[in-house]
Amino acid sequence: MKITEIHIYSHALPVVNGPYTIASSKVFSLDTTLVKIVTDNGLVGWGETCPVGPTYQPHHAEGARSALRVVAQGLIGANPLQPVVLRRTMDGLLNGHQYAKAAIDIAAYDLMGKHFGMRVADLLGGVVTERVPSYYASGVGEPDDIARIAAERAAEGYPRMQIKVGGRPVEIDIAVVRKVWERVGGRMRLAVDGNRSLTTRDTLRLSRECPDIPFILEQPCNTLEEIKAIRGQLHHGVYLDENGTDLSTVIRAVGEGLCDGFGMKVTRIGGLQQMAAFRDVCEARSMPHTCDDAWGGDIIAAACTHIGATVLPRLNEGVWLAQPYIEGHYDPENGVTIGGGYIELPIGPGLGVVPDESIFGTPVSSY
Ligand code: 0XW
Ligand code: MG
Repeated sequence: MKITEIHIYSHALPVVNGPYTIASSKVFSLDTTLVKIVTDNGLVGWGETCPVGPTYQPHHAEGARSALRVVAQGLIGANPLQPVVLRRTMDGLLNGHQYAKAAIDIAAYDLMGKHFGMRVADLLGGVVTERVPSYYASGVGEPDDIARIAAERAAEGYPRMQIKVGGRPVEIDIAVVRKVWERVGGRMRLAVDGNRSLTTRDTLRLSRECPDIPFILEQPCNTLEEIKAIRGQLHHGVYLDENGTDLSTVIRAVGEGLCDGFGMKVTRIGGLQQMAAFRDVCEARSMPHTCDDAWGGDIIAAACTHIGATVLPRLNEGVWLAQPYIEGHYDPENGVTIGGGYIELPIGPGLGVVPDESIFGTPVSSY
């Protein structure tokens, strides 16, 4: 099987009841990039990558499309059934930019599934659960508002919630965490995500003033070095998110005992093939982790859910989807949704999502 065409699309995803606020930014609408790969036997595969604005990670929408333009021509004639070879081919054409190359990798897995009549989750090792746990991420907000949202999500059945903090006096963040705990107690597992914004001083204070509340601290500080400096003084486990830039850094973090788990993004690590390797490294060291992405519609939601369905339950911290913040679906029949805090694994073949491509308009580039 050979790749004969690659089309790149840009599509706007306005934030429902926006903005979505994280420590570094407020986002009102996200610019997602879709990739369609066509093969010589007429199959079509879809991939997607959608940074949550230009400051969350060193990724941005135009950067994704530029990087895809650099590699696309060189992939015409390549075999999409060989994801490792495909990754090496892309690395031979462009250094880095894993978040862009991930869209090609996801489309290749979609094609592979369609070719073999299999679900992507089965290609990635096998389905552990058809009902994949999700978690809800609040924006940065006031104590009463976030506690009310937490109570609503607990009542819906969410097994976990991520409370966003940072970008303001830490006293408010501490009040938010305490209010959420008062309202939901042990009904949901809690993560407190600083998105790189807290100083080591404020991270220590947050942990020391809430020693009785069992949350994990997600990416509190900007660098691994800052986290390493305070790790031994914290009352809470630490998960890395933004600092988990690639498999090599993950291996270092696990090997040096710098964290207790990860919030991982499928596109940041380079796609589903690298995400499966990450899952296996985590399993070897009993590291819990999520399977998320920064944002995006049904294609990335399906990709995250398929890899999430293969994770051992005791290590599965859930699959976060932007779906609650997005109006409508690319695939009106098989769109990926969260119900009662869990996601039904799409049936397949491939990702199991067939977008109505008229939504995306004319491709911005075609090869
Ligand atoms: C909650 N997320 C998975 C989605 C947002 O883009 C940020 C991210 C995170 O955990 O940092
Ligand atoms: Mg995070």
